[in-house]
Amino acid sequence: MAETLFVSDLHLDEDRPQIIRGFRHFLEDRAPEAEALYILGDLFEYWIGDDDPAAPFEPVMASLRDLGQRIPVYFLAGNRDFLAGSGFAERSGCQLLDEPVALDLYGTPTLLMHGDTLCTDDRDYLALRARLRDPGWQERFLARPLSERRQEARALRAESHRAQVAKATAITDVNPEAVAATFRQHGVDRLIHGHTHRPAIHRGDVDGRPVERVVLGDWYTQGSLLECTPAGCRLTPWGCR
Ligand SMILES: [Mn+2]
Repeated sequence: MAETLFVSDLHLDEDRPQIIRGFRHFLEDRAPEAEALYILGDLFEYWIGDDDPAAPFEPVMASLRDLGQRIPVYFLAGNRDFLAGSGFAERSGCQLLDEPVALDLYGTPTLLMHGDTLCTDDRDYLALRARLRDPGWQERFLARPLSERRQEARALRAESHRAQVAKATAITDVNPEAVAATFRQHGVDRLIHGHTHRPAIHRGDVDGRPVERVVLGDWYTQGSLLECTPAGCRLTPWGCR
């Protein structure tokens, strides 16, 4: 079927087994109808390195591998799973992409991102991001025992929750200038991203050119899909029980 599916911000966590089940159901029963699936980051609540057995996710890996035998499954990292590398790719069968990804989606030039780099008003977050993406930091982090890494990831997560609550909503949303600059720089008509957990399809214009910004939803209490066909894109919930 001429349809491409997008998901992001699943934040898979063993504490939310119903979401893991719902996602597997999606991978097995819904996704094979499409011609491709893109996962736009934050598949996991946190990913501390490919050497972590991450046993609670093995069923998800198996479902991803099966799906990958039928259609291409692409993964672009988010701010929670930027350490997912070739080991993850091998285990999941996902093809890793570096953001931003430009593609022709049924005739519409489209750009894919996780979305965190569009939140340029959140200076503290961008400073943290620069620190965590530093190859030296990553090398030192990956050299530490798994238990310490897990503890650190949980501490970072707790800190991020505290910071989110304390910040004004506008600060943690995308910056309109950064969005316009992204459209200009890449010359696309559509931008698809997640990260902010504020699902919507925003239509506007950049320099008089009509553009569309699609924001994917998270999978905290239910699933969220973006279905794109030659006729356009549609956000739709996905049940998780
Ligand atoms: Mn994110």
